[in-house]
Amino acid sequence: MGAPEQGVIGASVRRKEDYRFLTGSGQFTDDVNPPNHTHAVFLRSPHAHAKIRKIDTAKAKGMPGVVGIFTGADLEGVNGLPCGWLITGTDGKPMNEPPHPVLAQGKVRYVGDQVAIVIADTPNQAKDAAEAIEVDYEVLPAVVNCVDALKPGAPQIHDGAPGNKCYTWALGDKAAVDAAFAKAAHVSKLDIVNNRLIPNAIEPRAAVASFSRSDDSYTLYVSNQNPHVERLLMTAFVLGLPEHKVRVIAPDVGGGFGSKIYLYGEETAMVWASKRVNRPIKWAAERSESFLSDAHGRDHVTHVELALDKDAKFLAMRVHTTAAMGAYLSTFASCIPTILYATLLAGQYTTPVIYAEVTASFTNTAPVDAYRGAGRPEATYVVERIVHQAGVDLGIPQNEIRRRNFIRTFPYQTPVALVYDTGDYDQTLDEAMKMADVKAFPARQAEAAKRGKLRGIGYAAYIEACGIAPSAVAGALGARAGLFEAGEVRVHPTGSVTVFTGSHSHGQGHETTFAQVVASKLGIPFENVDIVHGDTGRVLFGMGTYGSRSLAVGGTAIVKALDKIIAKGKKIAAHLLEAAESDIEFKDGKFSVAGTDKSKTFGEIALTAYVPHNYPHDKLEPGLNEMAFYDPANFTFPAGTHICEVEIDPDTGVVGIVNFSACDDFGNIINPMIVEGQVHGGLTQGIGQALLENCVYDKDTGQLLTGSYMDYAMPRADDVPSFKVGTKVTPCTHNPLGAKGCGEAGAIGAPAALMNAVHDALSSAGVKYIDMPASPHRVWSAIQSAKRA
Ligand code: MCN
Repeated sequence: MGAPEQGVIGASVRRKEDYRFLTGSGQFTDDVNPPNHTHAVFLRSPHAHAKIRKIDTAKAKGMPGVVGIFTGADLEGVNGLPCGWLITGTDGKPMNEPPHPVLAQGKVRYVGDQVAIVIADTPNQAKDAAEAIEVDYEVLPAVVNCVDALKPGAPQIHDGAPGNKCYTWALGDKAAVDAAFAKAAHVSKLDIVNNRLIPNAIEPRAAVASFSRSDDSYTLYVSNQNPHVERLLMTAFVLGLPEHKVRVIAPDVGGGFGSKIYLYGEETAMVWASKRVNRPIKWAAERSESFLSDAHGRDHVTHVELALDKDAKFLAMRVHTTAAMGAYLSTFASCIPTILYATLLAGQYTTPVIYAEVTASFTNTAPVDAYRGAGRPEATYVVERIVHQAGVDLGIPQNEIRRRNFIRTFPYQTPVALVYDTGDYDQTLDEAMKMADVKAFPARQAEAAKRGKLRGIGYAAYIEACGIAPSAVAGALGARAGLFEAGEVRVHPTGSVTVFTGSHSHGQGHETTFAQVVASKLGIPFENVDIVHGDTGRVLFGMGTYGSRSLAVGGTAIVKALDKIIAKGKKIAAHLLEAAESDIEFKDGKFSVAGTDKSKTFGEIALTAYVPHNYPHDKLEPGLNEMAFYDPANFTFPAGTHICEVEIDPDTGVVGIVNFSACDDFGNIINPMIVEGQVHGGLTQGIGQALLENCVYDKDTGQLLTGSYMDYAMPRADDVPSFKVGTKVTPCTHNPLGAKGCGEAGAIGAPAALMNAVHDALSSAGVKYIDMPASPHRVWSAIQSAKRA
């Protein structure tokens, strides 16, 4: 089979959107400049935990250019920000959901908490005025570690969350797990920390809010991944505004990685204030502000135990995790360490029983929520680190211990709620091993040893659940919103097409891949299809982009709308071709009468649809515009094996990645080039977590110590190798595209593969355990302590 034709499914079409990005003509939120707009600056708390005794804004209000200053007291009566997922604890009670005020009320709970919004003619005037606000704080003791926060005597952060506990939640059959452990031939154990990360999208959060007196409406431009959800939460739950009076536009967005899913206080305060000052308000976070106030990711402390029989078959797994929620419950915070984590603990394995218990605690830190992978990197890290450890404990090769336990029959019901529809874990493992040239590893290791270097190889056979949905399952698990997607296909009279999708592209290339889907299905040129997204004023509805759901859920909604277009086209064609509707076939852009050479092109049918007197319009509405909502039957389950090879210099502790091979199964692929780019990006983020990135708060003062790029190390090009990536395909069984998600896989597999490689390399130096990130200092210190021991 030759390469697919340009513009259709399977072709590596260059991204449509890149022309505007490469030529600087993208329209990001900060490029929006309504006439007469003002600038907002947020006064933020310098303390991790303090009572606000008094705020004096009098002097600041008199400063040059100041248009308005508002504090939590002005927003009295406005609701707090909602949490979108209700977790019910093991005690049968709903999680503790203390108020999350738009601007601090009575207390501040982390360094960076918003205390006031200052609006002025220029950003510098707003900054000067913010500095002139006098806040009288009574500083309180703070707690920043999620385990410490639960200890007796820890500072109490919210009245509504005794002992700082949000919930203790469990999944699985505890008694069956205990019984399986009792008869195990071997038990492997690990204590694991999953380090806190700061997202760092290239474009910081930004918003422009305006109010229009003429029709009592608001427009909000915001750097966001799901504008309809943003609008719904802001209007219905917080500000009490009629939804149809608020238009939310998320224009070009320079990356989100999860951090722009949420409804934040900043843009909510701006929409509220835009009516009070009756001028548009603009805010763009500075980088240091983003470090403090964007929702962070991960931050788990876990104890895991794996029970095995004498043949190294997994009998049971027991997991206890403490997860940080930060100072307030962010939009989806509660479901990340539960629904998106514990349900993935079966991994690719037949472990018959699993019990996971998760306690979520409040801390005096920025809120924690979904960050690329969200729960699934944490689960993969737990599973793949303990499997690695079991292989080491029992002296079984890493590929072998995995193979002995792979799931091979599908659909497969795991003991932690999910039903995997399809997969072939042997083939991704085989291929990854070939790509990594595992056979020759011992020779490479021996050669490195001659040079005084420690070489190691590590595996991660990950699985993830993405395409987040279906609504019924999510609803039963506590979701307070549906997880479907909407798509609308507008066929213009000339046969060109505009598609309106509820998904939001902020780097993933939907304008290209979705156009490929439409062009393929309708048999029309790729250039004739435009994709519109990110505007509640143009797109009917949408749940947005996260959880690698856009192709599987958003793409399928478009396919469903296309099916309706084709069905209507057949009716029109039947009339024009004087044939029965059931005899009309649609293929390669043509409607034809089966078994004849009579046909009409897609363009002819489109034009006819808009000239109703040419067909029996008493039976058919004019026009060719269809929409569909699609609620999938299941998650999709991308899976694969990542193999990492490292070389460590024991004198400096520097870990170098000499080889990284990833073989993934994303089902059918629309655009291989875009998918490869997604994998590269994800792997780099996963490697960032494992080697470099670490968010650290001072444990006494709660100050963010890693508040800039001087202290928070992002991965750079020379930190990552030239990746070897490959794919194998088992099509998803329940969406018409047969596609699974690919946007997070790299970040899910990479940390475990890399850290397993680091542990393999360090084993010869006597090091048993090291946490992420495997920084030179940590690695060197671990080698020194092992020497001393
Ligand atoms: N695709 C494909 N074939 C497949 C699967 C996907 O061609 N079998 C294509 C899709 O059509 C889409 C892209 O690959 O163009 C990613 O698709 P998908 O896996 O559906 O993921 P989403 O589009 O829903 O993107 C979300 C995902 C997540 S959850 C995070 S976090 C993330 C990521 O995407 N954030 C990103 N990738 C990112 N990339 C950039 N540049 N910036 C971010 O913020």
